[in-house]
Amino acid sequence: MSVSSEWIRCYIGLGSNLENPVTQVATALLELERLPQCRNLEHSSLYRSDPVGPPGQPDYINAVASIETTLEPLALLDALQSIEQEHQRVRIQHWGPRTLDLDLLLYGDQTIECERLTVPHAFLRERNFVLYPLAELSPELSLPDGRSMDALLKACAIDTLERI
Ligand code: A4P
Ligand code: MG
Repeated sequence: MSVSSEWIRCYIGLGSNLENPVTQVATALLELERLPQCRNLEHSSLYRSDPVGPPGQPDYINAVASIETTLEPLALLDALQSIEQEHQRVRIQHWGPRTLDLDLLLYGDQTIECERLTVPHAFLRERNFVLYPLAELSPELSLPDGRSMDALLKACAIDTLERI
């Protein structure tokens, strides 16, 4: 496992729209808390959101968590994907329904672009179900490009996103 000597604060987006999504997200938060080389988990409220992607899917439950980790980015991605697997996630359709989706939104203030990983997450800036929970958790946060939460929220309508 690839480990660094420094604790880095990371943000993780959680989403589920199958098989009792509230329980899927709540369980995933406990599993994130128990990951090796990770500490100090904090998380937003849970939110109900309209599905983005193919029509006819159930609504999603979304939340954002933050943890400090010494795992390198790809080792953290491996850990997130193994939690997804534990939730029996089957990748059938891009942006289609899923029991659990864990996206690495931010890894410290790093910008990462490689085959398996794009950080900040590619759609972070345009998705209300990511930005509003992120701003609830860390209102003072800014992105690696310097943009503040306030500026990002102003450009992203809350629409029907609902805190539950
Ligand atoms: N990958 C690259 N960068 C990242 C990153 N920052 N975090 C790669 C996580 N993974 C990253 O992801 C495909 C590949 O992306 C991974 O193997 C990884 O190497 P996936 O989760 O298998 O596929 P996906 O989820 O179908 O595609 P994608 O593009 O990740 O979709 P999103 O952005 O995760 O969107 N509507 C609502 N309301 N709420 C939701 O949570 N989620 C999605 C999925 C669609 N609609 C939604 C929601
Ligand atoms: Mg994903």
